[in-house]
Amino acid sequence: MNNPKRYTITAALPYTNGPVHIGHLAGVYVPGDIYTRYLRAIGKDVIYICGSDEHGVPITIRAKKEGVTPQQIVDKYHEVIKNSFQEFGISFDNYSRTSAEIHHKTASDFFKKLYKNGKFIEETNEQLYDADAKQFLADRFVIGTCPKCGNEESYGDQCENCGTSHNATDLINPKSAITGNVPSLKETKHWYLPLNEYEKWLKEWIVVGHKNDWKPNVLGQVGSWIEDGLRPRAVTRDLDWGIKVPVKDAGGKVLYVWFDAPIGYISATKEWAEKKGEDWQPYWKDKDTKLVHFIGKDNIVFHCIIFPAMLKAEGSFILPDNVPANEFLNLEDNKISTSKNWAVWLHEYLEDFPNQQDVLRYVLTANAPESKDNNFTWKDFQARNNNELVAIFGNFINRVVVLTHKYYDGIVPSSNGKIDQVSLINNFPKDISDSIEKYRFREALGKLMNLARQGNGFLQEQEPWKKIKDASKKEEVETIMNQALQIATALAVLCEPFLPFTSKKLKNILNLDDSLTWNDIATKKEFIAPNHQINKGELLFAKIEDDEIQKQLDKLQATKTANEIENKVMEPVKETISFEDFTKLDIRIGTILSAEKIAKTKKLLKLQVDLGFEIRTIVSGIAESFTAEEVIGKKVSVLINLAPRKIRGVESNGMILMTENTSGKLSFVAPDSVKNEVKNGESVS
Ligand code: B3M
Ligand code: ZN
Repeated sequence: MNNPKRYTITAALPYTNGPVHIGHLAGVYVPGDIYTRYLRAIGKDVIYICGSDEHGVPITIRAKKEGVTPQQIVDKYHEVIKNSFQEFGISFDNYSRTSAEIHHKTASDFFKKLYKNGKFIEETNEQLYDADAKQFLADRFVIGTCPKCGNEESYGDQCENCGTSHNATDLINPKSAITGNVPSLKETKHWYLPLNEYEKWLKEWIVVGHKNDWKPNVLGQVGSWIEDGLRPRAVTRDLDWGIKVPVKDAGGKVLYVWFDAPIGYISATKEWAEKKGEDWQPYWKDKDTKLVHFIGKDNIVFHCIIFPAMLKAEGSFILPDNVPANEFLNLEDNKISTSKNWAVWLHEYLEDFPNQQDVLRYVLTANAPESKDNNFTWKDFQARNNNELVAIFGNFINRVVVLTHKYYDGIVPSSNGKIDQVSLINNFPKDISDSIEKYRFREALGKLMNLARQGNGFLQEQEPWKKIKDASKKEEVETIMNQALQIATALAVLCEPFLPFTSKKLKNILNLDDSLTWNDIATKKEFIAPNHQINKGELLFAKIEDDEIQKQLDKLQATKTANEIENKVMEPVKETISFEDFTKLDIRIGTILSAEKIAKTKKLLKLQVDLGFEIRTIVSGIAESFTAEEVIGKKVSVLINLAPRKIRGVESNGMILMTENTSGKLSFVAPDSVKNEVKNGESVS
């Protein structure tokens, strides 16, 4: 859409079932924020809307896990998430929540209108049911094999592997996520949105109409679903957490979370308008408004098929102009996972890297999963900070500020007009805009960094620190520094959408207010005037040391170990034996008298064990858990009637009983009482 009157920008409403992590930021909230800040910078009428998605099965599951009510869960995480966004400078005009009254009313009214206008099919049929849990198994309450891609852990409403959305009854080998039971079937009534009736229209609108301006990953997914054929989708659920279905005979049913959540964008706009004394309607109903949804790829079907079909059925709303969905960000080569705690949580990041929001914003944008899944590594994070932000951007600003203070007491010198950097700078706003308007934020950020590179190159080439020594070059040095200050000023303005905290700091250093605009940088011949006094510098970026990175890697390693322990498959129970079999084992208490490592082996210790009635030589594979010195004097349990065996040339006459934990660490099997009260040679049975 060319020259819209206003913009409504939405970012996916995060499920309020846990804090937010770098994947959320990279995929949705930072790109949405860059886009919105840029639009504000060029003077557009724009609102950036988001809020907590507080319904749906993910909330109920989390509540069960933490042993609290769903309300407690959403209250807790709403605050956590909202704070994280605020701290990272995600500049929503409104961050609402779907438990808000205005949302319940808006979503109910929406449903009622569709219901009244006969847009739903009402159908009673068999649904998956868990008799033990006394509950229908919708959405994430049921797990099974995806009929499309074969992923064995698909949810009832969507497969996270291939993104396909389906009905729970489509799953192969479904299992209840609550009890693990194989579900039975039970009849229940629901309301369906007949997506098949919108198929032709969706195809025209997206596949044909947007084939040149929507991202290929989005067009690809949408195209393939439409090719597969759309079917009616239930928009109600047999659950007790959600918005009650607002029709008479709806029993205890609630709206499907994916029916109510996108309406949350509208409710949040209404809430914003009420607070501001504005009219919300043009932002959703005027054809000259450009609506853009920022989402992750797992949300494509809902924003490109189901929500548009709902809007179309309702009839009075505009449709999205674009849905620039991102792919996923992995962390150190593994999929980010809330349940496995495999993530960099935003609130934890800030504890370890206080005031370094922009570093993360920078790295996540430079490495954004715009066209394919991407990987976040701490090493890359460190390298981009040290080699790009510190060495290029920070270094340039630092040189300009230090030299201006050194040569001119911080007063901007004048230019004799013989050196011109400004004409070059004038091209940057348009160039960066072009990328941003195509939702290519990585590219846009790269262009911004080129301006800092240009600044560094300019100083390097001109070497004012050499010329200053030559009195005849006084005017030339003034001009060089004047032009360098023009670049620094342009950077302060143009970096704002990407690095808002840095922009603020830099404006502070340069003693600038907010009056200089994006457009000024494209058109003016001077951005900072001679005789203007700048402030003392502070470092924009600090080097990140190896130990800070190691700390993060250790943290992830600890998570990995904890997960392995949790997931360790216990050995299966061995075959049953008779009592007689058991009594054949002769286990006695003994004390290790001496121990020595067997040469050229990693694991073996040769032990002398006092069994009360004799001293035995036993070879034991415990040297990876204990040193020889450590075990001397230890009370142990010994299987003494095991047939002798030669191990590395030493005859072993028995076996020391050990336990082994999940990470392979051994301990002696010897009850506490053994230490004092049981004598060597006494039996264990
Ligand atoms: N709550 C899904 C998610 O967090 C979701 C988005 C709703 S947007 C209307 O993946
Ligand atoms: Zn699948």
